[in-house]
Amino acid sequence: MKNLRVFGRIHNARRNYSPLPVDPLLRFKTISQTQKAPRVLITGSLGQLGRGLNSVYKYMYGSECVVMSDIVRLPANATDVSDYNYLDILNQGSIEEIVVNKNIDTIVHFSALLSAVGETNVPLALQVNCRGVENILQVAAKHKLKVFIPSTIGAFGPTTPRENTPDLTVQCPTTIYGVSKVYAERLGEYFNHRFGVDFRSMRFPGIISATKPGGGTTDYAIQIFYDALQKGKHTCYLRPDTRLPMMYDTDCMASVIQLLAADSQSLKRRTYNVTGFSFTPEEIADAIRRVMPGFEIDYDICPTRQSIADSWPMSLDDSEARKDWGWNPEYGLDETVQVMFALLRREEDKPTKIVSTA
Ligand code: VAH
Repeated sequence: MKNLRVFGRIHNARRNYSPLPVDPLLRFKTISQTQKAPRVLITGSLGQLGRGLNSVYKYMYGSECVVMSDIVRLPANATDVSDYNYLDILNQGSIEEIVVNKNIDTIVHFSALLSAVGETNVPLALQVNCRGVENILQVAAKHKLKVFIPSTIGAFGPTTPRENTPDLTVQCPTTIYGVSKVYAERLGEYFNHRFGVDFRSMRFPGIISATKPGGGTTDYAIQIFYDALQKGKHTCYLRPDTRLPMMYDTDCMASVIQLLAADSQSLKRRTYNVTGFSFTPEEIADAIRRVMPGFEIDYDICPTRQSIADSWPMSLDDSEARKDWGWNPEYGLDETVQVMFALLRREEDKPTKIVSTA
């Protein structure tokens, strides 16, 4: 809720120069007014996206609709966590237990090893990203649950067209993360076709959030904000011209909530591309300089992450998601930079110094 209040305030402050709608929470309010509250289990909920999704659902439906789970103890300052439970997604019985005990009707399955860390531990990536998905889908089939499992641009590979990549194209990824996400997409579609599981998925670009991710190739696009505030400088592990698709956190939350709320009849596929905007390290550094003129960037290329990034799309075609269930991102690069600085400054308990880009 705290985050929601902050971006509401920032949003109003930038109303003069941004084409964004006046109320950034409108899309969430509209859905909550027309759809009844789900009972959502979020796995891997202490990762990059879980706490934000919990906050949005709580804003929409009150505190009763989300059950959070993960395998680590809560951090001491975790204010945006509710009904938190230990859940090992490799144990199918434990998933069933929580689904039955908590009367869950929807699972948002965020547990996964990301692209860079997956390459350092392939057996664990296979366990978490493949066995975990199998368990979730089997529980969903048995208990007739709706299930959202995110996919990624990492599910594409070097033989995929890299510009404006469509939903249906070559998918031959070269990372274990990508291979396991193609498996999740195909297994989910199979469970939908064979057992009627209401499986839904999206291929996310890099997500820019105030919560840090762990072990992704797009992580620099978050770290750059922490470094800008703490050191005025960032050393990037990707080349300056590496273009990747990205999306701001709130748009990501909206995409999950909108896709889960969409009428099943309107879905022409079960896995959709979604995106916000694409940029290179050089371009995000320029955008940061528009707010913080002295900001500096230099480069120390990580060969593993660079070769992963070079195998991924530079931009995505998400027209099918726009057409079928009304996907419409609200944040561009400059809006994202403004919101990120405001959120991180608030975290550090420093006064917010936003320079308007108007
Ligand atoms: C990663 N952030 O870098 C993830 C993502 C778009 C890629 O799935 O691994």
